[in-house]
Amino acid sequence: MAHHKIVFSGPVGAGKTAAIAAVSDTPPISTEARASDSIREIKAATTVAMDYGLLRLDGGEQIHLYGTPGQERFNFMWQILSEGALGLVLLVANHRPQPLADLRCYLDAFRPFIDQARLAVGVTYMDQSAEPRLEDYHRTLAEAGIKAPVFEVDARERRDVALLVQALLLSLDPGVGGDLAI
Ligand SMILES: Nc1nc2c(ncn2[C@@H]2O[C@H](COP(=O)(O)OP(=O)(O)O)[C@@H](O)[C@H]2O)c(=O)[nH]1
Ligand SMILES: [Mg+2]
Repeated sequence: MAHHKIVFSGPVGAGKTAAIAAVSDTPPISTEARASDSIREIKAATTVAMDYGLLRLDGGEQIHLYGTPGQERFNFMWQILSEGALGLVLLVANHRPQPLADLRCYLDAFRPFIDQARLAVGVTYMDQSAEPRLEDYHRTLAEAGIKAPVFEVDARERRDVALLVQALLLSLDPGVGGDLAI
């Protein structure tokens, strides 16, 4: 049976832990710890090592989902987690002060990986902030010379996250990506 891996990344609070929990077919594993320093203003607990979930496709394939910690000081985990992954889901929270700068920062950080894998961008918190718009994200990607699908997602909604994962899988080799139960 084929096993594949997708990495979720993005700033603290963008919805990585929620997205993996929403879409996982097994109880998600999360390594939350009491937030330190500036993060506490955003939320009380934050992911320190990784999130993990498992998605089963109709064809029997299994997609392992790994979420990175958002804090910069855990950057070393990003490379470890993306080793051998099919692609990257970047989540960006639209209600943050500079969401397009957040996107650019993560595109830079993951650039070597993005150049040899696939990318899908999920914009969360559009319920709280309508700006910037999806076309602004498309423009930011185009300026970086990257082609990737961009979706509005609520990370708490299985359907939204499943569509994003599906978009990533569909841009992959046709051998992968049996239907997802959305
Ligand atoms: N209003 C709103 N809340 C969201 C959305 N996506 C995620 N959340 C919430 O945002 C909070 C932070 O999400 P979390 O998954 O912990 O972020 P992480 O730091 O990226 O792992 C959680 O309470 C989520 O339920 C969204 O699109 N809109
Ligand atoms: Mg988290």
